[in-house]
Amino acid sequence: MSFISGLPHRPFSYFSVGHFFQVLNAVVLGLESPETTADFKMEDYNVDYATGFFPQQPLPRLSGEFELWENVLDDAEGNISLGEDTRESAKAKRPYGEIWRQRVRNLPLLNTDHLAECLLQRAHMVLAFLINFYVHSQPPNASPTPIHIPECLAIPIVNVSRELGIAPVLTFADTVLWNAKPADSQLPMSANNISLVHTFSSTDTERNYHIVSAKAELRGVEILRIIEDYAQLSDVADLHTVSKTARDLRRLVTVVQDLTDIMQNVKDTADPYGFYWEVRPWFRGSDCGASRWIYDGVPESDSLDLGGPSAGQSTTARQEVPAPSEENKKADRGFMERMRRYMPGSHQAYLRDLAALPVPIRSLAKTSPLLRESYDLAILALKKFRDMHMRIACLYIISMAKTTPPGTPEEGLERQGTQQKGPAKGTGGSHVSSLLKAGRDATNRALLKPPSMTP
Ligand SMILES: *[C@@H]1O[C@H](CO)[C@@H](O)[C@H](O)[C@H]1NC(C)=O
Ligand SMILES: *[C@@H]1O[C@H](CO)[C@@H](O)[C@H](O)[C@H]1NC(C)=O
Ligand SMILES: CC(=O)N[C@H]1CO[C@H](CO)[C@@H](O)[C@@H]1O
Repeated sequence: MSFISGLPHRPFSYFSVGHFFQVLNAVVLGLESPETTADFKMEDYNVDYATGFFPQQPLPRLSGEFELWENVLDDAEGNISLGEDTRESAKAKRPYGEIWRQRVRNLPLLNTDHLAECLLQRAHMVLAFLINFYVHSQPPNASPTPIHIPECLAIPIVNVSRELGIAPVLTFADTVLWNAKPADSQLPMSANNISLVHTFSSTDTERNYHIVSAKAELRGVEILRIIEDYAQLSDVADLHTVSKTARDLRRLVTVVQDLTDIMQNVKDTADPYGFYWEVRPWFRGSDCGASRWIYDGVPESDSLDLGGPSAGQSTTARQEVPAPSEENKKADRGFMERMRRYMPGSHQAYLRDLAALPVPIRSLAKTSPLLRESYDLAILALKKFRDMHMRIACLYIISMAKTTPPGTPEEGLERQGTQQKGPAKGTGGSHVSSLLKAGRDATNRALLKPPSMTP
């Protein structure tokens, strides 16, 4: 549940809300129309009973010829600076950046046709990191020109993504799910035992920020188990079943409260200022404008989803109005649906089928007084969660957009000068807040009692 990772740059890049946000929306709000589904089991969707959306085991390092990719990535970390960083310390790393990019261009084109699933995931992660290092280590151009991603990265990531059913760009899966491993490899991964394989900025801010997301994902696994139980019920309207469902909804409330706490604590370990200026720029996807990305050697390059979770987003955000309305509702739903393209195909299928479960909890709660209260408590917990999400977004993005870049006053001015050329600079914040408001309104509307009557 990467609530902030999401928060877009200009105006939206990488708004990855994490998988649980989607799950909660699908199950609690029952946003989609019901259809019949066969036996709903998470294992059929590559969702693990213990680790949820994480792979069962940390992904193994690529071997053989693919080690070339792994090695080039290892050399990037810590040695390469963000191209738009104008501090002396960053500029000192630019010459190495140039040599490194040359090395990337000279990599052989490797064929990924026979990689096993876990290696495909690892390959996606490694290639997506290489691509974003490649793009964002380049100092900004005076006049924006398309950025060419060399064939040796572009063709394999497109092929691997096709196999995995995921967009061929950096996603939440790459930065968190496929990037996590136990800190102590003798013990299983747990909330206290997580570390990351790769970061862009080598900062604690980046690391801690993703670790908070990973902790939330792990805590959320209980929700998946509750849902699975619910999906296995044969007669949801039976009295025993209804009281079990009411109890489970209260368990769900506890989990959502825990998720809210985990999220609230992110600011203790991940500094918003450092996040805004040193971490987030690395996550950006392709712009729609002149400096868009071109995947060399990929004939359909223009039709690929290269923007990252954000690309289509800016259009919706523009149509949004602050008050709850049909438009607003559609924006929220459309956003959630678009976000799914940035998930692995099996997880997209999980969410699709989950949303289509024959009896959504909401319609059941409408007709059952016993369920109604638990249902509304769940909605209120979800609303609190989203309110917190909004406050964090404000803290990490909207208020940071007004700060000056790091470095001496001269260095800061130099960076500001190049950034003003970017499209929609400074408007990202309002898009973020209107989108998040739309989400919050959706939870309010879902309440069965009007908000004034609930405690
Ligand atoms: C990258 O940096 C590490 C230390 O941060 C250093 O040990 C390593 O040799 C560097 N790699 C290259 C290729 O310069
Ligand atoms: C990419 O996929 C295409 C279509 O499946 C295949 O023909 C091609 O050999 C693959 N290329 C590489 C480098 O993996
Ligand atoms: C290195 C590290 O963080 N190890 C922790 C792994 O998780 C266990 C329990 O979950 C902790 O006791 C370890 O300290």
